[in-house]
Amino acid sequence: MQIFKPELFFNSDTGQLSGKNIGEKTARLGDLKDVYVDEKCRKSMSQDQLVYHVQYYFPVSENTEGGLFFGNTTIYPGKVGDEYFMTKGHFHAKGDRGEYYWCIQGHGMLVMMNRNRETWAEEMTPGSLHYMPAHVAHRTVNIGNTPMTFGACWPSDAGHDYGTIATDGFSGRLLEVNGKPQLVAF
Ligand code: M6P
Ligand code: ZN
Repeated sequence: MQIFKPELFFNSDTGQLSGKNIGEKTARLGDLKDVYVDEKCRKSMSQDQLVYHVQYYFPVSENTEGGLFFGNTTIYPGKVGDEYFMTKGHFHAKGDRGEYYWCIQGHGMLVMMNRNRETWAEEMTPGSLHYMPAHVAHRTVNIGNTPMTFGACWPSDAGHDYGTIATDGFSGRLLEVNGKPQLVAF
């Protein structure tokens, strides 16, 4: 029998992960071709502009059944035209897998869309907890003036289906209309 010291830390104020085997990925405007409705505007902006940053911990390899992945995402404040900075969004490759998000800092929206293309959104504020059922695409949006960070936990065999969103998009997008965030039908 042995007692171990933790090797993995989660900062509950900032959501940042530290320890061994933490992965990182970033999405800059240059990586987000055709994600925003105003592609011409995206192209005219600095392609180096950081839009979001993800930290993740994969204790088992991807596609392993029965494991759980853990991560955080920070979306920086900004807009492409009238559309707030947001993640690409995805269904799960194994569509019957769900996920949890929880907001750590900032002000955001979680946009969800089912297979019938019905779209809705939930406001994200520090402490808000969001369950995404199976077969529901999810995208997060920063509607505030400061970085928005949320945590995520999802099954290790869920995978990401970005193709469906790349082809069909979400049927609702969060745009600033008269100075306020609004879910606009597309
Ligand atoms: C959350 C999780 C990750 C996802 C990330 C960014 O942390 O859902 O699986 O990769 O958000 O979202 P996306 O992959 O849609 O850009
Ligand atoms: Zn997901």
